[in-house]
Amino acid sequence: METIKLTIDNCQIEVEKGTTIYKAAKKIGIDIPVLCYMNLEHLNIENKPAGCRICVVEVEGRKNLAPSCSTECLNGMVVKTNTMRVLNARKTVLELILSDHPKDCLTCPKSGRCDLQDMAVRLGVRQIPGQEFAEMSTYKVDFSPSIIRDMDKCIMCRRCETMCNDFQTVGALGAINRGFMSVVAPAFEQDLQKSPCTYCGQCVAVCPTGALTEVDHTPKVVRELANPKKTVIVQTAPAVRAALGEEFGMEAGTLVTGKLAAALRRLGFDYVFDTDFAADLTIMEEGTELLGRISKFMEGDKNVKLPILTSCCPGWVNFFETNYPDMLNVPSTARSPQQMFGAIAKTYFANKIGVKREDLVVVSIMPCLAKKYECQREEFSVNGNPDVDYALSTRELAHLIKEANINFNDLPDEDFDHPLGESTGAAVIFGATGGVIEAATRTAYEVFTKKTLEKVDFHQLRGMDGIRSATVDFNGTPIRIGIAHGLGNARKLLDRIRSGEEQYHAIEVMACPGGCIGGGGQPLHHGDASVLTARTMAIYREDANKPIRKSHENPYITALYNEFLGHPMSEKAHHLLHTHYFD
Ligand code: HC1
Ligand code: SF4
Repeated sequence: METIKLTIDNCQIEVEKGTTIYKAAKKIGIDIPVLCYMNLEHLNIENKPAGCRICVVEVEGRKNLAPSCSTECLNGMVVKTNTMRVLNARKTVLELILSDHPKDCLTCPKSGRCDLQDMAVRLGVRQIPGQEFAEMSTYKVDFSPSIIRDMDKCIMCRRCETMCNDFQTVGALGAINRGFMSVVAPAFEQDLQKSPCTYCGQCVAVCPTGALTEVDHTPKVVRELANPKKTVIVQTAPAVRAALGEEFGMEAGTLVTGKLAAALRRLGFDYVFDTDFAADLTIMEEGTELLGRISKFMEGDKNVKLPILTSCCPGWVNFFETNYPDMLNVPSTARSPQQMFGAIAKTYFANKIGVKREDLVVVSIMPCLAKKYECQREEFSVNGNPDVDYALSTRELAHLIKEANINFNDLPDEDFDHPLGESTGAAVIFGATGGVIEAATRTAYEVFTKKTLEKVDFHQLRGMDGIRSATVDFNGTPIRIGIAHGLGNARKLLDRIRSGEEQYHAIEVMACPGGCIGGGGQPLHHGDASVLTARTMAIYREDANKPIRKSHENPYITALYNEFLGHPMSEKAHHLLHTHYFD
């Protein structure tokens, strides 16, 4: 390894050739401010357009200041990161950025979590000279079912573009225009809804300002909770419990399942349920579908479609509908747990408590922004009444809890209500990449082999690699499983299948890094991979501590089939729990 010796702020340092000044400085504890720069090492994604110039430093012998994020260290370099010239330049750059930025910080949805606002505080900006010369951009606000684009607030950091194009390979966003009018937008400046956007929310998760934010459903939910005519029930996704605590100052990976149930009850929900119940139901349906396809395949049926692809992630569903229209009969037809929950709540449960469909409101708490779009899809409604009325993100729920004076940290641990609140360990691992297929494997193994699975932990299906594969022995029958998280990784895996290069029986895809624990609606983690790892570990901890860890052993699921659905893939189950896809 070739090394480079240089001096930064009077400290001598030796770094690997190719290291940037920014990274070298970081090694010795010098935190050069950055705005457009973003390094997601765990995803192999680095955004360094060197566009904002906030990270400039002085290099002895060079006339111009150098952007530290993209300037490589050279032997003998003498770098100063905090001279008066540097401090003044940074301030001027920021003042220029602020000069054509709206000044509605008090009411901006990003207020308090805005990198630009934080930078103004950090650099001590007290006035914005030259504003009168700046041309304020006046883009209309673009509302989609999940994401709001307020392009007057775009600072051209290009982070969203990197996530959308390089990591997700969706290509919904690109830079347009010049100077004060330059922004990132879909092709031909169309609205997001008309672009190939999947609503994964990964652009929102990295946007440093209020340019990209989620559609806020909290006011509508508050209105429903205040309506005495309505019975309002809530379901909460597996990954929420592993991250919500971060919004209340808890360490990443703190499980808050009990406090979450308690908070929802105090917010006034009439019944506090768990999406995990529906995740168990998904396994019953999807697992049966998988085994059905495998049996037909083994009998020599050439028309059977393998591998089966999981279908619970709406960003992924949107992606394959747009990009793989020739493969629409390959994914499982099982609806996502969010939608299965809604369908069962508005039929079976509404009936049980004697409430009319129109008077029952179903709210979901999701780590995901695409869930907002999913619950608005037409096929998931009956005569215009949606199965799931509103989907709040983990971040929106945290706001709601704070607004309602609930001291989250001091809440007691409470249980979910029955019957739609009981779940197994298999359901909770849906929240981490590989979890859906591991849960399916636990059930499919027992149904296929008619043997009891002694070890329910399939470590070979876990991990953070973007694409993973493993073979699980179903008592002499090898079952080949593939896993991808991140849509770019899914694309690679699917292309290999389409070309016949690789063969699998089943594949799990989740659109977001790490699966739902890294969803676009989760507390912002600023690219810190250790946060994702901690959340993942929390998910597996909850699974290990559950008394029942296989979906088909959930007694409330058994009761649902006995009382209402009949059996997995029955006509009723097909009608309520399955779907079809559109190109
Ligand atoms: Fe997910 Fe799912 S795991 S998609 O990531 O299948 O959002 O958490 O709720 O529906 O259960 C999300 C999480 C979630 C569904 C389940
Ligand atoms: Fe791209 Fe996802 Fe953002 Fe849509 S939500 S623009 S797919 S990163």
